[in-house]
Amino acid sequence: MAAAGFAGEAPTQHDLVIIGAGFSGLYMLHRARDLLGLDAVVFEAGAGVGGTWYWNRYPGARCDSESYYYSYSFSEELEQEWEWTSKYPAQPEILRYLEHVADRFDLRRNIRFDSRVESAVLDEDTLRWTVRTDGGEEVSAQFLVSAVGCLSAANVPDIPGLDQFDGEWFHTGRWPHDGVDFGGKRVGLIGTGSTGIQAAPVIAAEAAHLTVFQRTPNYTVPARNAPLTPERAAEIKATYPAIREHARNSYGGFPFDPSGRSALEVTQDERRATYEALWEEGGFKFLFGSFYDLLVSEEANDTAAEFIRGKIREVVADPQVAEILAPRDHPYGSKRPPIDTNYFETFNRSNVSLVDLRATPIEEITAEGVRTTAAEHSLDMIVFATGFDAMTGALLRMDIRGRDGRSLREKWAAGPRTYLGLQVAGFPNLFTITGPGSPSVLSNMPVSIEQHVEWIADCITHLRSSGAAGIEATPEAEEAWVEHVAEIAGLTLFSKASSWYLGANIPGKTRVFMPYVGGVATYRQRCDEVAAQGYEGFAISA
Ligand code: NA7
Repeated sequence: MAAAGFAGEAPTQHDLVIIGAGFSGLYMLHRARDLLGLDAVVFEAGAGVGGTWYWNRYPGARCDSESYYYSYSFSEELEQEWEWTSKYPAQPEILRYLEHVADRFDLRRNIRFDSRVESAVLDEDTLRWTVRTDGGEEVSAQFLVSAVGCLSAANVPDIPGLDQFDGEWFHTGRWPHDGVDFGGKRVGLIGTGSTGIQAAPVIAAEAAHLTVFQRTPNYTVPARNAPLTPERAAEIKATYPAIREHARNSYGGFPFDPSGRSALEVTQDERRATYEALWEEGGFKFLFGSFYDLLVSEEANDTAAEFIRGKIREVVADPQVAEILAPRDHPYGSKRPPIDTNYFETFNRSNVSLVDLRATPIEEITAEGVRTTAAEHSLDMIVFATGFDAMTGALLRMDIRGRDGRSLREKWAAGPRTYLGLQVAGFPNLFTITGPGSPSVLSNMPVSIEQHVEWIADCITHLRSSGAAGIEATPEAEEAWVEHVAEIAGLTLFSKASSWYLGANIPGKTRVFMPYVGGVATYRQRCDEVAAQGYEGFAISA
């Protein structure tokens, strides 16, 4: 690969620039370079591959999807040779897997590490993009693919006084590579989303004291992680084609079937038995495999929510603590449902305390710790498990400029607008892998990523074979898709929670429900139809 141009030099010319070397960027590179024969370059802000699994090294970090389906399906050799050790892989294991993929397919030679893309500007005459990094490199490419991930712009809340804190503080999404020693420390953990729920039990086991600062109580179901036995691993490998097919044609990208039953059509005893069995089995099946109407009927949802609250009361010894932990202000599943290992049990430890920020909000961070309206909590360390500027944050922190010099930030000021989550009108030849308006975070990500990468690769092949210079979503198709995404989201309970799906976790962010709730099977079908009809809804430039 030719060296990239630097400021003052002519930009190096490529067919394709990919931003990010996580699950999406690695596969996009492989597909574009090795199957399409394109000259592709990847810019990656980190010093290594892995994306989410490179940055999120916090204690307890683990995938909530099972290893055998949270993995690539594009290479039969890869899926046969790789050995997962447990049902839910821990972060180091997934990172090793992605490093193996990078080596196996010789991907690193096209990746520029420690290179954060700062801007991408369209040349309207040629429909090429000029991409510039923080190191001053400048390249030009016909196609630009964003593989920046949905949850990569870390959100550290703007709490007054953080700069005065005498101790150390960390965000889980930017965890130090050499780890953090909690031994003998008084640790404060802010945030009880999926991350805080994974981290709390692990930190509690190491620290002198853990104080969990909870703003919104969360529903969580046991993961029931376990080693993957050789028998189970062999069974998976023998049936991989069917497993992959099942996942691709499912609602959420998981290879299990949704229930055909309503929570309201069975007797109370049957319902309880179903929830008990799935609670014992663990994982997302509790939501997706119990009853089909948990995300559409509040009455149905209440039955699951009340079951979980009952479990919290059973597990947590102190009834007052159990009451604070019991979620009531949003339906189960309307925020991303966590799964856990001993989360509620952690509150029975003598070195763990819980602070209810709804009753006593944080006023400031002092030199000593966190001061709420009720007390000052002395701390040596603060861990922010406060999530991400989801789905749009990583895209919008780059200055992306399309037609008429208009920036994506201006275009999306009132919320993201895309056609199929793949393209944005006014930004020809820019593709967004798992962009807003696609199933993305509501699905098993590798399934959605592979579908997008393959669709984009096919589209580029089509353009090149017909000698076209570019492709662009039409404003009409974009408008219709935005409306459709909003309309079907409105049929569900997702709007009943202040979640990051809506941008509600970031002060000032416009509230728009961003992912597509129609499911991966329906979505894939739509994308395939659009391509089959000559890229309906897109304008192709000669
Ligand atoms: P989430 O799911 O966004 O959770 C963040 C947590 O931090 C959540 O409990 C928030 O409370 C809390 N939070 C955010 N800002 C504040 C402030 N200012 N004060 C107190 N508490 C705050 O992020 P995660 O990292 O857990 O998970 C992200 C995704 O990664 C996850 O869904 C998986 O897909 C993997 P809130 O609920 O907003 O009241």
